[in-house]
Amino acid sequence: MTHEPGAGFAADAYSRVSGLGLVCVTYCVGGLNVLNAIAGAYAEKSPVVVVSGAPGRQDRQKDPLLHHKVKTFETQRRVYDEVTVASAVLLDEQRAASEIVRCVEACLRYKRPVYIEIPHDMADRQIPTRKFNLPPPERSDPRTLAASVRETLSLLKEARKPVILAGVELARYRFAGLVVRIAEGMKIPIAADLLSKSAVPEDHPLYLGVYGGAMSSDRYVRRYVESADLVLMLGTFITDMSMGFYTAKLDRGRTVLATSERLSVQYHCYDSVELGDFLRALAKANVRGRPSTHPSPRPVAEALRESERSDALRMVDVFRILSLHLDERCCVVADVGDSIFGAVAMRSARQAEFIASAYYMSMGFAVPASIGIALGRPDLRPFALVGDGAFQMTGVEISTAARLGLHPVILVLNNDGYGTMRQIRDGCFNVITQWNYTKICELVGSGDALKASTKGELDSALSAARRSGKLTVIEAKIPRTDISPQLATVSREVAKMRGLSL
Ligand SMILES: Cc1ncc(C[n+]2csc(CCOP(=O)(O)OP(=O)(O)O)c2C)c(N)n1
Ligand SMILES: [Mg+2]
Repeated sequence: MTHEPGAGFAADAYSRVSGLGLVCVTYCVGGLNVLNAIAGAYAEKSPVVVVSGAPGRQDRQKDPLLHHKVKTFETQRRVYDEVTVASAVLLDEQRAASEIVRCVEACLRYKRPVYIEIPHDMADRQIPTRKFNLPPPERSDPRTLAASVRETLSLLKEARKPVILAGVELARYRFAGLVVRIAEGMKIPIAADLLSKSAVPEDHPLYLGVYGGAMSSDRYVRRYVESADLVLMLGTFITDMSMGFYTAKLDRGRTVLATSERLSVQYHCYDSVELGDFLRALAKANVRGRPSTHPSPRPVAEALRESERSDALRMVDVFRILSLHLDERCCVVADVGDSIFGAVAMRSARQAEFIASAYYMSMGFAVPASIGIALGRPDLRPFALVGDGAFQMTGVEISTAARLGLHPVILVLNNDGYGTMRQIRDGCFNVITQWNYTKICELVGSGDALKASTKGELDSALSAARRSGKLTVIEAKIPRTDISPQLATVSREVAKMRGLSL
């Protein structure tokens, strides 16, 4: 990669699509550069192993000032302790192997990053290995599990209109299939949130759409979830973003919240119940589903009419037109800004994957993440949606895609600056330099560059990208004042929270 933040985002995305990612960096100058991406992986539960080089064991005597050292030889590891679930500095050959195993096991168990530091004079050592006794898997307390399942099933039997809110942990722990079985068995409709979008196949007949209070994909989903008499939040993170900036109306008295960290059924909290055990018990239970009241409107994107091809391109059209080009071999990756807000409403007729920094919200995620996706899942073609501001942060990683022979489609949504921030507070700090974005292909010596300022041009550019299969950068010109309906809602809510008027 061209810069460590990109390497971190790529490793995070690789881990999201394939189960485990790893990034190697140099001491401090590299390690601290990649820190923000790893903080995002921690916040959104993505298992990434960070391997950092370090000064040799011999170099540390008498505490000299060595290049890359910040304060002490321990500084970087201590900083990483805030964003990882385990860390190790491999100073001892005898223990090195067990330390590596301990860290990777924690990474897989908690689905969060870990940090392994390798002094340079350890890198080429033969280290003794033996069979390790891995800690046993966490077990549920059988009686607590039975009680929690009993209470949940009795609520399910009573419920006239239950709904499942499928959370991101279902993707991380590979429980989505189990939850779909529960939903099918009991005929319960399923909604996702922005972070978990695509965890449950979006073309499943029981799938409703993305719920997020006022930021839901459509009014129908919002009404359905908020009028449900039982909401099963399974593997769900409750965040300001996923709850539409406090506009969500979900009442704890009609909620079951089951995650890898906690289980609460209405107002009761149960300790020592593993999410997998709880879900398996629900899947086995024989609660007969009443015929679903969910008519499954499946609001897929409306086809582009010939008469509108010459219309100026607006933000809302980008998501609609892209939806028309997606299928199960695509993975959409959205950066922060209107790329992510507008994507809430995206729904393709065929199941496509979706990935975004939808809770931590770090700009610069999408272009490097598309490289991680292409490497982790060569069967998927990444379609990155990235604002002009975010593109100026990490877009140069297209150079890495070119070198590795990868073929993502990068859509630069050029609205002349920090559009999202303009909604919150306008000022000179939202102005960025206008780049000639498509010239990047010439710069890196690879790929097709296209521009689109009408709906028809975007549609044709996407068709060309699909036909050629080549690395493609499409600059979508959006009027500076235009925003997606979802961003309009978010801005209104944030303004209300801050007592501002827009
Ligand atoms: C790394 C990082 N820095 C700053 C922010 C705050 N922020 C959120 S959206 C945004 C503007 C994004 O601009 P752009 O990428 O052009 O997307 P647009 O909002 O115009 O769609 C900023 C600065 C952030 N989320 N992440
Ligand atoms: Mg912008």
